[in-house]
Amino acid sequence: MSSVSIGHNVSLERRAWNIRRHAVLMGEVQGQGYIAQALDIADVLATAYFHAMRYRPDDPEWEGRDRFLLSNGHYAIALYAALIEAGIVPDEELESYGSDESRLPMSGMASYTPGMEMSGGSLGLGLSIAVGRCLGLKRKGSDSRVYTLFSDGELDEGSVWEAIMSAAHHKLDNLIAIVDVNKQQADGPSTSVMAFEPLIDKLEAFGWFVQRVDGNDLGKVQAAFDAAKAQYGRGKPSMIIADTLMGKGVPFLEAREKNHFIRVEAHEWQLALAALDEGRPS
Ligand SMILES: Cc1ncc(C[n+]2csc(CCOP(=O)(O)OP(=O)(O)O)c2C)c(N)n1
Ligand SMILES: [Mg+2]
Repeated sequence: MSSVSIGHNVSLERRAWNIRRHAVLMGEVQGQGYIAQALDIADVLATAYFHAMRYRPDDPEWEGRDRFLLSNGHYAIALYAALIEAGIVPDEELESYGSDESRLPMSGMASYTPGMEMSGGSLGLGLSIAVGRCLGLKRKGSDSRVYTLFSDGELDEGSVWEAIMSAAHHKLDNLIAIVDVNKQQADGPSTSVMAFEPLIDKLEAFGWFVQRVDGNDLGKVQAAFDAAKAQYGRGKPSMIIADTLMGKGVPFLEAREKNHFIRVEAHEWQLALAALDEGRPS
């Protein structure tokens, strides 16, 4: 049903494209879902899994791994697509997405899925859990890093700002957080629900190393991950603010005004796949 690229010579562009394709195929299984988010965050996930992170696909609980904590559990479809592409979840399981007994439930559950480090769903918790993981790893003398992805809607949660404060207080330079600023949330445009800008100024004032990039520009995302990793030993947590476009890669989804949870007609899945196929990198 899908194609996982085997080998080390696969470009990051192709990894991101594969992640988008796996996600659309999973969406087709259910006829609906958080597909537009998977399309917007595919470049960040490709960079995390195929450029930045240390892990062993055949041993997802390897102690020396970097951790990836998905705070926004509704983005699980995006992370499954990355885990499939990374060879941590077998390709065939894609067809079970969201069904009873599947290891790929619609919201991320740590006990169900290899490579899923936390259970999400209740928003605003991932960054706090990441702070705890970072402290624990440092105490153990581990040099593993903790990556955590959260969404711009989660900036509305007080718990996120407590974690932002405590990560800086504890000088957690093993923490790399990524916030997906896709400018939408369930209740409408993100900044009309809660005015969280200017984000760079706020986060710098809280003591973080902050970068803001076009989250759909792979070169810029890669450079941001490299600079964040280089902060290790410098005493500051890193935040990558990724400005993304919901539905990226599928023009009729990019053009939709409301993309939080989409239902797509049966024939439209084929249109979405055809649109992706047109932009297929080598
Ligand atoms: C604590 C909490 N409050 C509310 C919700 C309901 N909820 C699910 S997704 C969502 C939108 C969150 O914003 P964001 O992730 O930016 O939306 P997206 O970009 O995916 O459209 C909300 C409010 C929840 N899951 N948890
Ligand atoms: Mg959002």
